[in-house]
Amino acid sequence: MDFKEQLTLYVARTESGLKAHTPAPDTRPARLHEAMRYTLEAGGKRLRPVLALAACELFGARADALPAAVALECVHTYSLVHDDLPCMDNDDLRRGRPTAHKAFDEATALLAGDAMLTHAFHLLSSAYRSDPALTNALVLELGDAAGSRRLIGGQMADLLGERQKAPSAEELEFIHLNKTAAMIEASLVMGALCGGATPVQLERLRSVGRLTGLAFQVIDDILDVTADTATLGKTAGKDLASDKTTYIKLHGLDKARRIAQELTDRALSELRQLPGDSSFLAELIAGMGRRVS
Ligand code: GRG
Repeated sequence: MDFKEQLTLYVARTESGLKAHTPAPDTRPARLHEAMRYTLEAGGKRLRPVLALAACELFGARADALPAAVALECVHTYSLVHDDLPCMDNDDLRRGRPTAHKAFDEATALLAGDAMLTHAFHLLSSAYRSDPALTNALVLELGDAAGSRRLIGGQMADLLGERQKAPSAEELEFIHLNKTAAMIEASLVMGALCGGATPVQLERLRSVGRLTGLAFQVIDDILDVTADTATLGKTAGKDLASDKTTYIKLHGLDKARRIAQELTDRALSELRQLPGDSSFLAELIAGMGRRVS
C-alpha cells in the first residue's frame, strides 16, 4: 500500500472511531452533543490520531489504538474550541466553518469543550479497562500532555506573552514545546504504548514528537503569513495583525523555513533509530514539514 492509501485508511478509521466512541448527537441534552459533534466532525487533518495509529503499528498490537486516537482528537478539538472563544483568540472561523461559539453560543461552546476533555479520560478508562497497566500509562501520558505544565501552561504563557513587548526566543520555545509539541509527542507515545513499545523506544518516539511538534509550530507561523484564509480554514494573518512574537518575527521567513527543515530532519533521524518499518511515519513527518494548511 502506498503512503496516500495508508493515510486515507488511517483517516477513515479515525472518522469512524469518532462516531463510535463519542456520544450520539441526539444524546440528551442534544444541543451539547450536537456542538461536540459539530466541532469533532468538522474535518481537521486528524494528524494526532493518525500519528497514534501509525506509531502503534510500528510495534505490533498490544491493544487497539483507536480509542486512544479518538481521545487525543477530543482533547485537541476541545483546545481549539476554547482557543477560539472571545476571551482567548476570539476567532470566527475554524476548520473552514464558523467556530463553535458562532454556530451555537459561548456557553455551549465552553461546555462542549469541557465535555470533550472529560470524555477523553472516560474513554481511555473504559476502553482499556481489561489492561489496567496500559490504562494507567495512557491516562498519565494524556493527563501530563493536556495539563497545566504543558498544553494549558503553553496557552497561558502564550496569552501572557501577547501582553509583553518582546518575549525571548527561550520563552517562545517554552510556549511551542507545550502548546503545540506536547500533544504531538503524546500522540506518538500513546500509540506506541498501545503497540507495546519498550521504555527506551517510548523515549525515542517522545523525542521524535518533540522535534516534529516544534517544526509543526514553525510551519504554522510561516503559513500565518504566507497562506490565505480559504486554504487554512482559519483566519490567516492574525499573528502579523496582532504583532505577535513568532518564529518569523524573531528570525525572518527564510531562517524560519531553515529551522523547520532542520527540526524535521532531526525528527526523521531519531525515527530511523527505531526498529520496524517506519516509512509511513517518516513520510507523514516529512509531509507535515511541507504542509500548506
Ligand atoms: C485552550 C488549553 C487551550 C489550549 C489552546 C490549540 C491551541 C491551544 C491553540 C490554537 C492555536 C495554535 C496555533 C495552536 C498550536 C497548535 C496548532 C497548530 C493547532 C492546530 O492544529 P492542526 O493544524 O488543526 O492540526 P486541525 O484543525 O487540522 O486538527
